[in-house]
Amino acid sequence: MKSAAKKVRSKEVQKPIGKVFMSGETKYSVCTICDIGCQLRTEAEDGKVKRVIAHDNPMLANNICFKGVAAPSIHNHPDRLRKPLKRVGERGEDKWEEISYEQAMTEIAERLKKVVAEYGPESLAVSTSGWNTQTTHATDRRFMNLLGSPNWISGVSLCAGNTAAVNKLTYGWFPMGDFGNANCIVLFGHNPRKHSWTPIFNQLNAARKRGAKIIVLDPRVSDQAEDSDLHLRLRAGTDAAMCLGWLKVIFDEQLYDETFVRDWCVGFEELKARVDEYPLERVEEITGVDRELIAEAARMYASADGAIIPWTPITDMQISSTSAIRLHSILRAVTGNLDVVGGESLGGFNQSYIPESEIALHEELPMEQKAKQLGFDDHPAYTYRAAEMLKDPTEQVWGYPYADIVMGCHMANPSNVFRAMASGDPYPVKAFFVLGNNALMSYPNQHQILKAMMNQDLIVAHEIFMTPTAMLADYVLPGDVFTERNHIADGWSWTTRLSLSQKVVEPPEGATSTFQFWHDLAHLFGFGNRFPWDTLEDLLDHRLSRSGRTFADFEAAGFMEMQTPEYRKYRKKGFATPSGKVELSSSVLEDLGFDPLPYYREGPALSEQYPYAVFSGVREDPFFQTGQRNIPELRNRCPLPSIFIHPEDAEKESLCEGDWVKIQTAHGEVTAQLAVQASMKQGHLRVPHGWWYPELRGKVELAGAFLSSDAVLCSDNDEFLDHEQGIPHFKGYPGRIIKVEKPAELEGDTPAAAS
Ligand SMILES: Nc1nc2c(c(=O)[nH]1)N[C@H]1C(S)=C(S)[C@@H](COP(=O)(O)OP(=O)(O)OC[C@H]3O[C@@H](n4cnc5c(=O)[nH]c(N)nc54)[C@H](O)[C@@H]3O)O[C@H]1N2
Ligand SMILES: Nc1nc2c(c(=O)[nH]1)N[C@H]1C(S)=C(S)[C@@H](COP(=O)(O)OP(=O)(O)OC[C@H]3O[C@@H](n4cnc5c(=O)[nH]c(N)nc54)[C@H](O)[C@@H]3O)O[C@H]1N2
Ligand code: SF4
Ligand SMILES: [Mo]
Repeated sequence: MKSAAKKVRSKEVQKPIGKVFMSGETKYSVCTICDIGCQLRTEAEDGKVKRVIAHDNPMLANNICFKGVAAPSIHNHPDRLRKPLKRVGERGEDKWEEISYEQAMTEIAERLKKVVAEYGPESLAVSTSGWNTQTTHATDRRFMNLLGSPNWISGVSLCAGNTAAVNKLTYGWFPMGDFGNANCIVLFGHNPRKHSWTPIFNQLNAARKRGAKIIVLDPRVSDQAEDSDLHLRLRAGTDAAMCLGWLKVIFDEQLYDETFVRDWCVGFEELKARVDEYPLERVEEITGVDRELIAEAARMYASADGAIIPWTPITDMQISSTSAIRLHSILRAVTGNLDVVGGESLGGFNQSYIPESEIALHEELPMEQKAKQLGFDDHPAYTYRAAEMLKDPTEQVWGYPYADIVMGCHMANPSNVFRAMASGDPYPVKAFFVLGNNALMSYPNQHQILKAMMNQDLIVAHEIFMTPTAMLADYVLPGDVFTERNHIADGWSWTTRLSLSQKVVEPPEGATSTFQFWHDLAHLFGFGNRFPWDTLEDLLDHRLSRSGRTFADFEAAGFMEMQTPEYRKYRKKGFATPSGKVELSSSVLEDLGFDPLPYYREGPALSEQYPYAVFSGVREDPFFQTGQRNIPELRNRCPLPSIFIHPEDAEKESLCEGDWVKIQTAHGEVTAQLAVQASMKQGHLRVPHGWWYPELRGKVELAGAFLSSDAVLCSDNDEFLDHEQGIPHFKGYPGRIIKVEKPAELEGDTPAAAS
């Protein structure tokens, strides 16, 4: 039976049927299990999602991984939350009573009003990621802006969000690489695979096939490195120094685009003087990469006819994050790769779809409240403070003053928020709403986050499963999932692509969308007139209104649309920066009191006690971040977490493959099984992200959220934070490794074994 079903599936995948909708209950949906958002086909039977299969358009047919295929198992899972829950035990005790949605909303509104009356609107903080709930980002910010709270944070603060914010400092938008035409692609750590960011993996493979050169910078021999033209095995956390080395070669050998630099950049001479401080001998010493190889890579990149440095999550989690991201921007600009075919295009907002930025109503939050945003004073580059400085040029060039790209710009600093929640410094934050985000484990310093959550008057979680974060809530509201709601995905305002996502089944009776949650709360707060849309479809109609269409029109017309790219748009209106030019030396950073030029800053030093550079954030193929450990067919592929080490280091520590080990830092410790891999770089340890154990619910506190989570290891003290944005250093912090017994808690069956 099984293999027959498999055959049918692969046949359908390979047979394109054009852009016609299939009959019956097959629809197009945008998968939100991970943040890349593949458009897939979903089929339902008897009111349940039955299958999720690849797209029928040949261009998109391979964009599916085994997490997407597992969507029916996730969406129909017996443990899915189906009724609103109210805490009855102590906070975190995981004891609940089922209540009606109406009761939950009435009580939440009453309790939030009390908190706001006592501590002010800024005492509400919200944490979300947005892509899985699809609607939360715009609507939660709208509610908060109307209420008066600037304290919104998100998991994208450790991902593309902070990269977007920094890109704007240099040229006013966050560009997207033209994979289809680039002749050289540079991957700073980024390692897409068949089951990790599948569409990007497919685009990389297509580029390779065309003969594009691939340069990989990674301490490990990653999948992408194995197949690369050049592999630079730099020491973790030294990306900024590497980029300064590349610029040294590019400037010394005049490999830059002199005309573009002359006409469209400011600060070249100052930058050149800074770059001269990084001769290749110094860069070799910092990065551990041979200077000849550094020079060869720089030449290959700069002399390619169309080259891209796609966004990478590696430089958005380092102590030199702002500089490293700025350096990527600068490399793109000086080599003439900005807004050209085969380079990096500055898309702007989709003109026919009202962007989330506008729905959010940032202009309605008074400056006085914006200035209270946590992080505004000490790590301002990511906050409203920098956004206000870019407001006028952004409006002039892109038509709206706040470019909230990848849901990530102008947000509070998470570490500042958790500190305020835990200690009331600089003011109390006493209500915490967390939507589609396992916040406890998704920022640095998990101990501090727990303390912060324990000190709240009100916590609301909007979730599909009972996560460790949800266990700490007062109210847990069950969420709908992507097969249960209509949506138009807008490429996070990063691209102009609009993708149809159709509802294929009804959500469980007690489940709601995050749109409904904010809509209903706004009505209970007396600003319902500012949420005039009764349904999600009404909101989508509003967002399409500029092109005179409705959601139904969009649905009838096809599955996807994109604006025709326009290149060198800056010739008309300049760049959306204060100078109107590409700011190699950043006026915003200077006005904020920081070094306007990029620099390299060394991370916390290794020592005899903590001799290894630990980098965290391994994403195992079967899971997205902290999710899916309860899905047998996925858990079966990776039953337990692993810590990775080089064979010589393992030998030095007298450790063997499969040993149980602890990694300890000055800040905490985690346990996992050892995986000895020759692909690892010596002197480094690699720890996974996101492990908790759903099967331990009711047996171990918070279902083992402190056993193996990388967030326990990484500090958010100032010496671990990037100056400008307050980004934690997840790439190369000091740690040691010791052998331990297998934790007794983990002796039982995993969901996979039990199924
Ligand atoms: N299956 C699956 N796929 C996913 C996800 C998932 O959870 N599961 N998550 C998605 C998300 S949100 C993201 S952000 C991406 C992340 O995915 P990737 O971009 O692939 O990033 P990582 O897997 O974190 O690490 C990639 C590489 O960075 C290298 N590296 C570590 N430290 C450094 C450093 O300091 N400098 C450099 N240059 N390289 C370094 C590591 O050796 C590793 O090979 O994956 C996405 N895809
Ligand atoms: N310590 C540490 N923190 C990190 C990272 C790291 O490597 N280490 N990585 C960072 C990165 S790159 C990213 S992208 C972010 C990711 O951060 P997130 O995208 O927030 O991922 P998770 O924290 O796993 O939380 C997602 C939660 O949403 C729930 N969910 C899924 N679908 C729905 C839905 O439709 N509705 C609702 N209401 N809930 C839903 C899932 O059950 C899950 O608990 O985390 C960042 N944080
Ligand atoms: S890569 Fe997989 S999980 Fe991510 S959106 Fe595509 S199908 Fe879904
Ligand atoms: Mo991410």
